[in-house]
Amino acid sequence: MHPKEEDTMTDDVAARTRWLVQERFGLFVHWGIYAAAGRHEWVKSRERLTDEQYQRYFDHFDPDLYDPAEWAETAWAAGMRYIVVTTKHHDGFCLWDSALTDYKVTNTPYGKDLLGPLVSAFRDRGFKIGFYHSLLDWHHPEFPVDLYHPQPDDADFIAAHADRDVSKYADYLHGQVRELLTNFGRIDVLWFDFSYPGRGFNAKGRDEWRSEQLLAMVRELQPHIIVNNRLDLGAGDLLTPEQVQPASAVTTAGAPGVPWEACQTLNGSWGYDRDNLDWKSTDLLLRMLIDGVAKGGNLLLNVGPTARGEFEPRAVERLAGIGEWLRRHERSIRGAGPSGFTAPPDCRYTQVGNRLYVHLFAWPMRHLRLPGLAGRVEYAQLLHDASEVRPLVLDDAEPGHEYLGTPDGTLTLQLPVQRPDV
Ligand code: FUL
Repeated sequence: MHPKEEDTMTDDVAARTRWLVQERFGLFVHWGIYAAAGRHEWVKSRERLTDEQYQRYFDHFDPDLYDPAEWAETAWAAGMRYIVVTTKHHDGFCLWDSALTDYKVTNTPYGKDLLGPLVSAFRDRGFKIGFYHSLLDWHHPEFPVDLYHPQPDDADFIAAHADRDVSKYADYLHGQVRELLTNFGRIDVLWFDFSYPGRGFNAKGRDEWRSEQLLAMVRELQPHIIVNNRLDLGAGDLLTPEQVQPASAVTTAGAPGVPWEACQTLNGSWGYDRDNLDWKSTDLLLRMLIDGVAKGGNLLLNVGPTARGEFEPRAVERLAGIGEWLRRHERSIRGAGPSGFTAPPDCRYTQVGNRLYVHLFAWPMRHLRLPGLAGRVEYAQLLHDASEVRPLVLDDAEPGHEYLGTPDGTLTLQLPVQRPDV
């Protein structure tokens, strides 16, 4: 992190988020009965499905191949060190045996809790544990019918539900968050999602979630926990740019210094989306990870498991590719942050102490020109095989002054003609 940025962050936020900033790379899991539809986690709202129509996914949800230890192994090998899992998404379906609702996994054909085994398996493997929890609930009888609701323009439905009392929903929300932070041991991240104009907490003074009270309860139950910014009580402990790489740390939300984490999908959808062909390449995903660290941020990369409980091969293949790259390049990511030097086009700099890592998004023709680095470098090597990268030496350079560069301050390094196969 830039020392300059750290100044604007409170000590509490810095202390709570230290491990997260160090680890840099986490797994997001979006899982629920929408996986049985296999066409995006918003399917209920997008397709205007009624509760009765959506019920078929509940009635057929039976992830018989679910093996959280295998998920943990796959994610660990990919280099991920924390997980954020959906406890409840907007459809209201709960992955744990909540005492406050019947709309939960233990009442599906599967009949067992999903969340507890996941928490144990990931914790045992060494992960920090995060819970995503939706503030929206399209199933709860007191949640207001609004623009995102599956029945936003059904006049009869709206009339029949006009007297919904959001404060009763808030009681339910608080009760469920209490369960989540009481029944599963130490939880490291709480990832709320989301408030929006007219719903939740907003500038008009409406406070439907009773957000401050909710946050106070969270802090009382798990004082060390990182809470993201989607309660709309300012930046929180963590900014969460979604499916976008910020242009710089400062552009994340006008809250310089507050840690940020870009959440990204593998294919544009968070939930399992069978027919989606819009998959990002391993190379692109790696560039997102590097780009984030170079700007001081984390990457929370999502997998949407199938309704049988597996990561599909397209996801596994990409995670394995990232892990293979990280095996050799981890030290340029883990514990790394931005550099005070400005990288040339198509490059990203990450830095740890006085080691500068130059990531090349395009392989230059033989000569890599690094403005401002003349005389600032002692030794350069390729990270993947530790072979020396020799500077281009001026004819009149004295022996031992190889890295002096040119008078305009540019250091030129001589790369292999071909990009090494990493
Ligand atoms: C959004 C949600 O609406 C998406 O479904 C997803 O959970 C994403 C991470 O946050 O706001």
